[in-house]
Amino acid sequence: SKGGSGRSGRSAFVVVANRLPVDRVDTPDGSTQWRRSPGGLVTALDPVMKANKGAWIGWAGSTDEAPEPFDEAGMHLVPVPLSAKEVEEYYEGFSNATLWPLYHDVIAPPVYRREWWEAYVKVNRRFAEAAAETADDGALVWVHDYQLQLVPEMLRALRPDLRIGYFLHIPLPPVELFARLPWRQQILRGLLGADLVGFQRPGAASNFLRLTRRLLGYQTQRDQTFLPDGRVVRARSFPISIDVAQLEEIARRPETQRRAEEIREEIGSPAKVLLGIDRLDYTKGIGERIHAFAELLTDGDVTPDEATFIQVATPSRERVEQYKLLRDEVELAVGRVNGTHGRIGRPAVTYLHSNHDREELAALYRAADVMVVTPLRDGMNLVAKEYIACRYDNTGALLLSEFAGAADEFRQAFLVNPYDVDGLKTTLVDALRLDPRNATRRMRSMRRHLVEHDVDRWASSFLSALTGELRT
Ligand code: ADQ
Repeated sequence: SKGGSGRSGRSAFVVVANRLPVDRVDTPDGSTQWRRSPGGLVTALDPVMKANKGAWIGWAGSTDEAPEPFDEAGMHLVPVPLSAKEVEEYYEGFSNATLWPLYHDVIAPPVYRREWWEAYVKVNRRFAEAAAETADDGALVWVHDYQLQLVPEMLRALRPDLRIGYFLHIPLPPVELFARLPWRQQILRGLLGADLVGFQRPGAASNFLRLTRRLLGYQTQRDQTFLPDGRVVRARSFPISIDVAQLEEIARRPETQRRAEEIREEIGSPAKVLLGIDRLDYTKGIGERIHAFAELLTDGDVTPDEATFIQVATPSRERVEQYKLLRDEVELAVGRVNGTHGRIGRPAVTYLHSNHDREELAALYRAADVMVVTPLRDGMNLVAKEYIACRYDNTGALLLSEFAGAADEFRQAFLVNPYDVDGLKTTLVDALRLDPRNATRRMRSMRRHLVEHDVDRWASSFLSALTGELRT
């Protein structure tokens, strides 16, 4: 093993991500406690964390003074401080108003500001330094996502002994779009500090290889990029997944089934329920699906007794301008449909702008006949996988955008181009009127794939591609 005690108290396995995997809970007596956040990444990495004295480096989520490193939930947690200005420039600015829209096909116009870039460099350096101080000799470090693309290179400069992996959770655009980024070479060099760069889809891995050829002039062969200093960097796809067994267990509970029935009654027992669950983000195609549903009602192709839509939207990035505009747009569209097609106590679209626990989400998935997942671009989309996990009886239909990473894996879904309104409408009707035998056939095949490809398998295949030596 590469572990050991070369640097005492240090870790053989280090995860670096924007956020720590815990949420702060302030107790009435004024003390601070930490609750493990429900995210899939923590769950997936749990075994490898425990077996290798794992550490996690990330922001604690507040601009107050950062706590000292502490141990919680079997991990060593190292909080990285961010000032209010850094949150504004590095996180809301460069990460979420420059990179996020650029990497999602410029669905919204990216904003390029030099002071945001400077903050991004400064904060990435702080994460890299924290990782360099935490990692044991020859440790394995796994860096995550678009907020930290410069960390691999910075960390390698500080600690050439480390083995470094990087995973991008969002899409990587083709050179035609990526080339607009004023700091395109710096970002690519940052990523190339890793030994292995992982993506959700094979297409993103090929975009990366092409980018290193076109923008840096490097040679590539298959999944490898050859650097001038002799290093070889591999780029491959590792589609992320969910903890299937855990969610299915929740879905199978009698109280979940009771809650699912109650939800259907509360919205007036329509024949069919359509469901959307998303972070309120302009990449998710929420407006597109509501418009398509509204047109079906207007045309009379679907009646309000036949089908009701439930749209749950999680509040997200509420201080970023585009997200404020989107919220207004979606809420206007919902108001319009309900004004026209709703009746007293019986909206056509039930819209919630709130967070819900796993149990409530599972009940919603159980209550839905048609799951509507229509992102204009999405790295993977875990909601599609969560729906499939909850349909243990092989019922229900999944309508899925071809622009979500999940579309590579689920060819048995009703695949749609969310920009095509007529196509979206026809497919919604097909999914609503799907006969049960056909539904079973499709769902069974999607479930078979999902059960074999859960989040454990994702983490272990990335880590074993990075090194065969790590204990998992
Ligand atoms: P996201 O863009 O956040 O993730 P997604 O993969 O769908 O998108 O994950 C959303 C998660 O939030 C799901 O687990 C879902 O259950 C949960 N959620 C949604 N609405 C909720 C609500 N109202 N209350 C509580 N929970 C809610 C990014 C990328 C994706 C990629 C993931 C993982 O954009 O493409 O799949 O990372 O890599």
